[in-house]
Amino acid sequence: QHQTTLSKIPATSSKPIVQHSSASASSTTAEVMSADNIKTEEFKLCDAFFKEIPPHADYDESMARVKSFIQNSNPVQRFVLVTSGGTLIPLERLMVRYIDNFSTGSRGAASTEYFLEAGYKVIFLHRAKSIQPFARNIPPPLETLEWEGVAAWAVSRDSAKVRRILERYAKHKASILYVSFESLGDYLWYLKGISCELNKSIGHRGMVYLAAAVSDFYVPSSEMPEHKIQSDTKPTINLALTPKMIYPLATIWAPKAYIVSFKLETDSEILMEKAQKALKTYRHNMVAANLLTTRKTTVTFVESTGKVARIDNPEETSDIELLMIGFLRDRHSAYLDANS
Ligand code: PAZ
Repeated sequence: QHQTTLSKIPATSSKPIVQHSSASASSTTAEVMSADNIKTEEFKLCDAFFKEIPPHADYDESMARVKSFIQNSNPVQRFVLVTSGGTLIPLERLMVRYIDNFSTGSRGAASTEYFLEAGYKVIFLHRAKSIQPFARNIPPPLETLEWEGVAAWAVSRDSAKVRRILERYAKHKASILYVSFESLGDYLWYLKGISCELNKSIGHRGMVYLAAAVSDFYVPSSEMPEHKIQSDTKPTINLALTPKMIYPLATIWAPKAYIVSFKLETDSEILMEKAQKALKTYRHNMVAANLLTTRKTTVTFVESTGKVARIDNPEETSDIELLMIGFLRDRHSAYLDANS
């Protein structure tokens, strides 16, 4: 076993503890063949999904913003697409009800800040109204003063902290582009469109960081009622499996980009096996494995090379994303060196 452990250590030291180990990520021929059959099937399912579910009405306008954000950059600038928050599943076409998931967007918002600090430009593809970079650390107002019925200003608990956050935001705001989604369909359309654009204009300097919690199931168009489901009969909801998009992402949409997916489980017994299986099946660069209950204190990175790096931040004195993004920046540098 060859494992790297990056641990947050006491404040007196500025260096994380590093140990190494490695797990086998190489595949047998049978595994590759069986994975390839799955992939051919998944391509068909992806195409069918995009034929069935149209993009959001704002798609063209958002993609025009993405193109101009990417094009006005210098030739060494790195970019990252950060996905953040959960996707919702509409149950009706004129949607009153939907299925949602737990994701708050904290991981994506915090990671965005550290990518900016590391010199990346960030496309922040986030669930509308989820946790936002910078704003996430602004304490709630102590008191809001009103003037003629209008909330005129807020008195903060810690104005020095707020000022520091606003200064950091002012420094970075030209380097971040916000694109929002709500439904699974909106999210997957943007993932495809933005990653293709990154691949075309940025090549290996692009990274895709898939922190969003994407629904594994959805209601197919053919099964979706037009109007609100009535409450006089018990509803039957038939869910279809969402096509796995990481393989098309890694092989067709953005084959040059450095692609980091996340694997979330609740059962620690299956987490590492699932992470390694994802790498073998989708052939991308890195899986960040985390458990629901410990996601803020432990994340294990599994690389396509077989290296494993565990990041521990038990004290939570700073965000675990600070260590995660430092690690990924270095792995992305090695990837750039290998592909230059
Ligand atoms: O959004 P959040 O900060 O509450 O949670 C982050 C997370 C657990 C959604 C993310 O780290 C993650 O694992 N995303 C992928 C989830 C999945 O397997 O679909």
